[in-house]
Order: sequence, then C-alpha cells, then structure tokens
Amino acid sequence: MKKSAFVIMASLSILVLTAFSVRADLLNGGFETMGSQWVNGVTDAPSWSISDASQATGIFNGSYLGLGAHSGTSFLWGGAFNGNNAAISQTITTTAGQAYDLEFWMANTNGSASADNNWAVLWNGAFLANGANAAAFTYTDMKFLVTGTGNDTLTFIFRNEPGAFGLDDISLKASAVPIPASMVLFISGLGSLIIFRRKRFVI
Ligand SMILES: [Ca+2]
Repeated sequence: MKKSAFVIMASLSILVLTAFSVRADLLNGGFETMGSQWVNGVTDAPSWSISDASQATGIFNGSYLGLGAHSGTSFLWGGAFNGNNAAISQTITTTAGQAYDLEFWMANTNGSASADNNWAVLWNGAFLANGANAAAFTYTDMKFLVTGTGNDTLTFIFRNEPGAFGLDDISLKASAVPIPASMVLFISGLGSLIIFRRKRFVI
C-alpha cells in the first residue's frame, strides 16, 4: 500500500473511531429498575431525581386507568395532582458539541374525567416541547435533536388530575451527522492526488 493511501485510511479510521466514542450515559431509560421506596403505589426511580409534592409520580409496575408499560413491565407514572407539577430529571455525561437524537415514548390517560393536565420536556432548562389539557393518547414516539455540552440535564414535567402521563423507553444516541461538504472535497482532492502520482510513476 502506498504511504499516501495508508495515511488517508488511517485518517478515516480516526474519524470513525471518534464517531463511536461519544458519551451518552443515560441510565434506566426504560424504568425497568424499580426503586426501593414505595409511596402511593409507585417507587422512586434509580438514576433519576423526582420532585412531586403530591407524591404520585414514580415507577409503576402494572396497568391502571388503561395505562401500562410501553415495553418491559414498568414505566414512569407521571400523575402529580392537586395543582402540583412533578419534575423528573437526570444529568447525563455527554460529549461537548456532539449532536444527539433524544427519543422517548409518552402516553396519557385522563381516566373518566375531562382533560386537566400539562406536560413538558426540557434540555438544560430550555423547552423542547410542552402541552396542556391533552386528550387521552396511546404511546407516541417523540424525537428531538439536542446538543451535548459535556454535562446535560434532561427534565420532564407532568401534572394530570386525576389521570397520568406514561413515560417509557427514553434513549439518547449520537446523531448520524453527515460529513461536511468541505471534508468530502478534501478527501476527493486527496484521491485525485493519488491517481495523479500513480500515473506519473507508471509513465
Ligand atoms: Ca419499561
């Protein structure tokens, strides 16, 4: 193998290795690891921090008001009531500047009552999406593109009287960012240089 070709292959290998070494250490995104402390039929959530004055938000195993897990056997029951907003958050180690695909599944049940609820999802305190007085809906795939800063906080806010939001299968994966056009030109330019040099040596 020519030295120049070896250098290009080595460079591309470094690019590929860099793409696979990004950090995205979100834990217990499927809520399959239940906590040890039970309150109002739900447990605390390992790896997550929950704030809910009504103590009705936590990991639930089973089905109630038509709401169960999206996958596995348990999920987050977001059922804060009496005007309280529940906040559930996790601080995640990421790679600064890296684009990430955030994905989760969310559902809502209002029981037999009319809609009286609100929800939001935030990345480092900034709203990615929110809604209020949602009608009941089955598990829906929600996707957002976020950027890592090295240490990022993902937060969900729920209030639902007397039903609950269901949250399950949260994932954070490095986004497949296309190679910038300038890099493509650079690589093809190097390729042309190799062909040019080979022709010179053949002649
Ligand atoms: Ca689950």
